[in-house]
Amino acid sequence: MSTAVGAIDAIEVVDSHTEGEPTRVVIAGWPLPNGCTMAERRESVRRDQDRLRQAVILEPRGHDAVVGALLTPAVSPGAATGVVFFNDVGYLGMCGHGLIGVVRTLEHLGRIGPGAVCVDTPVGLVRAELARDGSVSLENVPSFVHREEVALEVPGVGAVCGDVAWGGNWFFLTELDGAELGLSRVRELTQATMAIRDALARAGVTGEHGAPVDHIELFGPPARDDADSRNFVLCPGLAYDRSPCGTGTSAKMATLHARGDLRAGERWRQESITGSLFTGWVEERAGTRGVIPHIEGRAFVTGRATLLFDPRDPFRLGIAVA
Ligand code: PYC
Repeated sequence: MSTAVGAIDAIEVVDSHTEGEPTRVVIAGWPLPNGCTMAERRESVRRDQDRLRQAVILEPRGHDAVVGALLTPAVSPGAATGVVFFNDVGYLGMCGHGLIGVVRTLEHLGRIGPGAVCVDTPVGLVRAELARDGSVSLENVPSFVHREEVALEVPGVGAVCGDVAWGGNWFFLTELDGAELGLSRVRELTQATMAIRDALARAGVTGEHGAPVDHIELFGPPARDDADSRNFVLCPGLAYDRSPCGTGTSAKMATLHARGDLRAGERWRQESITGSLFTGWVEERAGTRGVIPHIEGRAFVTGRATLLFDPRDPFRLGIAVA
């Protein structure tokens, strides 16, 4: 543990949820990580401040579904803030629900009002628009299909076929015959998607440059009349996304567009396993690999807190797996 991390006694956070999925935005008390780019800052946090990630996200202060968002000064001209996203097991490139939570948090803090806002992330500059009704739409990073129709034999699940796509994180997208995508089935869905993730790793199926495919996304028919599809998304640890997953919806729309099943501008309404909804659409842009996805959803601020780090507390930096 670095001295800076050990010396922390308080961190200020704003909590929100985006369509059910929690985000904890760190607004003060966390020492500025090194680096001139957000990717460098993420590496600096990973290398020197990982215990702070654990302290903010893990029990007893947090739980495995919380996504953290560390605000830093912006690196691009005109951007409102920089952000490093993290979760219970590590770091995210982009996070759609988290970005929507960050925008609503900036509004809550009086740092922005309705209109356009740009945010620096480790995978690029993301543009968002805060509407007067509080909904947020974001323009995600270019999203594309990396591998189509990857066939796998998955222990306990059987034959599975799906696509590997990028939506700001790496996803394997598939359907499982007869799987009911309902909250009462979370345990089985988690086991099945973990088995798929393990099988992908064993088979050497990765994203570009050997990046692990750490998000697994199942699709099925929607329960809502106003949705096109329902999903279940396993995040990099054991938690599932309570929202329809912004980067996962981006990856899904990239695969639909690549197959000719989604035209530019056409709406795609993605329902989550909790019944919440993101509306998405894609843009074709010359010189861009794949498509530019847009995602719209709502976030609500649920709390504002000062996390305290009592030096006598054996779990002040979280209950971590050794
Ligand atoms: O909304 O992109 C997202 C996301 C990724 C992991 C959890 N949520």
